[in-house]
Amino acid sequence: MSAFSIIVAADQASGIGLNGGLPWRLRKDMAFFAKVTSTVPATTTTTTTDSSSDIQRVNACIMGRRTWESIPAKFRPLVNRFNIIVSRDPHYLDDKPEKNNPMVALATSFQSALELAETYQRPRPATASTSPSGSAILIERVFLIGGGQLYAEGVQSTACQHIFLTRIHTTVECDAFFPAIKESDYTLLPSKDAHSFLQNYVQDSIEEGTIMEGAYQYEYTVYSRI
Ligand code: FOL
Repeated sequence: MSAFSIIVAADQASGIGLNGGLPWRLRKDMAFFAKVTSTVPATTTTTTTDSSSDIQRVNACIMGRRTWESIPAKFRPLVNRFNIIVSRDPHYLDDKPEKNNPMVALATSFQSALELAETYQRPRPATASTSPSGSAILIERVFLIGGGQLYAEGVQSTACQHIFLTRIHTTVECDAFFPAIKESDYTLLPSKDAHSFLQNYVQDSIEEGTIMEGAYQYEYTVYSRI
């Protein structure tokens, strides 16, 4: 099963959604989301199986069906990312325009979404490979991007390495929530460590400290599995 990280924006009461969408519109946080989920790690070594320019290295975003439907049609599928939609309905995509999009896939459970992602990852040494050998896509990092139901499952998984939580310093009306983060499972990085970690992770500068946007104040935090 693939290691993965969670990315989420939540208010002080762990609220994440309202009426099938985000309760806020935070332009800079959305740019942060796109940066974190799109950035693929720099290539360090060259191999005969992935050096060629016909293989696209991308990250995967796993999301629940409701989260998929919440993304504005013009931003869907998330560009330059492999989109895995989780729905118990195996025919969910049958009548959708994304049905034959090579960057979109359906999984009927979170576990099978992780397994699907793994089949597109670089084969690990001494591991039997079931990768589609002819695939033009190589998945690097795997993100769980929501929503509440899948986050509840994801935080419990020992395969969850990091939680990138944009903490919004207010409480607004919400009907979807992020689960409690157990202190016995994750450690909240001190703010300076979180900032360094994020800049290294995306190989770019990230705004530090409290960000103000309209009526909102928020900060980028990082939890790391113990
Ligand atoms: N994590 C964080 N930090 N903030 C979020 O708003 C967030 N949202 C989701 C998951 N994790 C998050 C789920 N909801 C788009 C819309 C909703 C959404 C996730 C992504 C979306 O349209 N993304 C575009 C950017 C569009 C823009 O630039 O305005 C993308 O390309 O990522």
